[in-house]
Amino acid sequence: MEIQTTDTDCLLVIDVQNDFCEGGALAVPDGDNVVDLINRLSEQFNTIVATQDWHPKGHSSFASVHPGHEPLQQIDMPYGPQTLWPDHCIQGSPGAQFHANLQTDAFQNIIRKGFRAPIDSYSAFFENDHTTTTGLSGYLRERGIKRVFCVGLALDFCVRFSAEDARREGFETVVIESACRGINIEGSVAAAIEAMQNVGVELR
Ligand code: VGL
Ligand code: ZN
Repeated sequence: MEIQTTDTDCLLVIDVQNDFCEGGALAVPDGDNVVDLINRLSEQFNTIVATQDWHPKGHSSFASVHPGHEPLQQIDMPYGPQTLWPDHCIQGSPGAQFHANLQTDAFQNIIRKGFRAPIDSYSAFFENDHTTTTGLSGYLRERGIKRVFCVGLALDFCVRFSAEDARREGFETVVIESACRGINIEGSVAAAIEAMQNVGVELR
């Protein structure tokens, strides 16, 4: 895939970690298959930032800490509804490492998110209360970035919320669909695509 890029473009590589790939704790169907394309896309960008889902043990998004609940159920948290997940991306664990074939040398910054036990963080920009910032907007603005290209896992969660927030933060935002895969819970991929388009995210 050829993409016309400039110095004000950033590639945002979202959560391409072992736990979201085949054999991982929260494997996204066909997730591994984004790696080669993302490696090729990386060569076309001067600015590349990645995110890493990075939870402490016993994180509040884990079904295992909510007796009587199962993964993929929803509960109400003080900041709103929260889907519960299997334990995944535990800080320092093999599952939290980037996929072994992902070319990470060119990453200039790695934003870790979800490290506060009481709150989850799907987006690379804001935690799930939509208020607590990761600092990414400021970083990108100070580097003169105007447009963000989102790729990675999962299309219907972390990619979706990162792309929506990128738009809200005033960046032109493109999601390269062929470099993403979704979990797809009850139509969540279709819902994500519609929601992203509604806030002006370009799907390519
Ligand atoms: C993600 C669910 C829980 C993601 C992270 O990267 O999309 N999904 N944590
Ligand atoms: Zn997570």
